[in-house]
Amino acid sequence: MTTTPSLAKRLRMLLSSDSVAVFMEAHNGLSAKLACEAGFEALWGSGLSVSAALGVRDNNEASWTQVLEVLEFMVDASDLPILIDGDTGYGNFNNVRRLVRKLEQRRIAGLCLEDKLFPKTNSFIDGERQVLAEVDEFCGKLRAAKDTQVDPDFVVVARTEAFIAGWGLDEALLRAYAYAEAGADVVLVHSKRKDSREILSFMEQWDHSAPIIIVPTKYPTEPLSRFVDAGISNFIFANQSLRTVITALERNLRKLHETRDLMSIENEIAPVSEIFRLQDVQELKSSEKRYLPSSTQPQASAVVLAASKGDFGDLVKDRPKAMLRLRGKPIMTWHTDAFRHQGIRRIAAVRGYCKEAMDLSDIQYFDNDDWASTGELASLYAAREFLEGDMVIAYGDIVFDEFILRNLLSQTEGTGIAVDGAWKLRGRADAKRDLVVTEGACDPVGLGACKLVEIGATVAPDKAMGEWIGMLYLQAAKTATLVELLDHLNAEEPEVLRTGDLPMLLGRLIAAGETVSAVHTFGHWYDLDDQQDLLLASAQVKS
Ligand code: SPV
Ligand code: MG
Repeated sequence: MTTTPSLAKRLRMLLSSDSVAVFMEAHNGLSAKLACEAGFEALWGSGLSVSAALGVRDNNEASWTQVLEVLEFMVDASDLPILIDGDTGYGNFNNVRRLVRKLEQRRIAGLCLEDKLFPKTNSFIDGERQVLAEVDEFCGKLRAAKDTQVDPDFVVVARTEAFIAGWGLDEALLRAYAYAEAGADVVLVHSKRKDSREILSFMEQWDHSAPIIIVPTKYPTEPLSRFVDAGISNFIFANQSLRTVITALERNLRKLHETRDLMSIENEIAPVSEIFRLQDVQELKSSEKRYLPSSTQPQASAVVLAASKGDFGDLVKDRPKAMLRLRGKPIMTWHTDAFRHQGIRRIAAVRGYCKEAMDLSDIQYFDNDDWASTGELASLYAAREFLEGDMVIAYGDIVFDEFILRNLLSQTEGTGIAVDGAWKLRGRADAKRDLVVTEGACDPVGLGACKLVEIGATVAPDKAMGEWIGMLYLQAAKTATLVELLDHLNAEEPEVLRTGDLPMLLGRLIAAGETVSAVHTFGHWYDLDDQQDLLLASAQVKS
């Protein structure tokens, strides 16, 4: 079995090989990923770029743990070895020890420490005024880092700022040798000259006791081959990603502000699909298929029967009762809100009386223009083409707590109806009600299900065990059965289809041997037959 080398091992191998290695600066997860895709084998966790991307100065204004957070995103996004610019180690040897422990825990492959004082200043700002650390004190930090690391491959780079601070070659060499002697795996020699002179003079004297790495930011015109010839194979491109972002953002933001026209940059920028690709949205999609239960993604549809006029006097002179307002919201919207909260997006309504007044968007409409002389089945049949897949069928003149719908959707029998066990406590004696007889236990908490035996006008109140609230749920196969039955009625018993109601249809299903489960509630719904019902519901319904 082959094991992939750790990030620290990959970093160590890169630094110690003779072939050219370029450490590309990154300052967040995205730039790390892009550097990886461009082909770079390792990253430089630049203090300058990370701080600038956070909107602060390169003076240890961001805390070391904040920098660490960014690096963690960079490792995860790229899976590349990262050499972190650890500045001065954020304190003395003791701070360095804790830093090394935390870096290793986060799979950061190596740490670069520079011989300046905390809080540091960027090397290119008033370099001559920068104070260097005492050699002994800095060597103590390096030894502390090496003694702390658990993974022998973790890399410690010692960076001398001797040239930056205006000292000469001798000081640079003295420090480099001392740092290598203290255990540094690699020495970084920094220069802010526009040419290669300091670095090449250093290399002439260096005994190659440790590999050298350089940062050619200030001498970009010097070809890398010049340094390779002098024995250097490791280079840090320390800030070019961030500078690219700055240039592009400055230009495009200015354009957008001037033109207020998205098209002024639209064809020059990455499409949104590229963002999704970089975020690996595809992986999440396939994992969702594997791990998410399919029941959390219901694909059910709902149809609301809302053709009738109802007994509401003047209130319905210009609108159907499903458009009457309850707490300022049309009854139909109470339905659609409840459906959408349960993930049901495909919703239809069958209109009849005052159909033009039912004009809510995002609903498909079917019309029963014979609403005055026909019944519920005729309305349902008007929506025949809509009846496919898992389906909720509801009366348009009820409002209900959403848990009733949720429980109904989670029943597994194939066909289910919501039944109110508290029916005797509700409503007035003159209300028309669809009473039911069930077999099996009725669970007043509303979670249990039992089997429907009889429903509708034939049920005597003293036999009744509950009342159907006017909501039915069918799984896809049972929707097909229902459509078959409706087609049969249409062909063989058109008068029954014209005048029949849903309880009658449910009775036919039971008679044909279908099981219909009763999912119980104990109140928590309202049947809106007249103005008094509407007032009662307004006072009690949960919004
Ligand atoms: C950085 O990238 O933060 C560096 C390199 O330390 S430099 O900015 O050249 O100091
Ligand atoms: Mg830095």
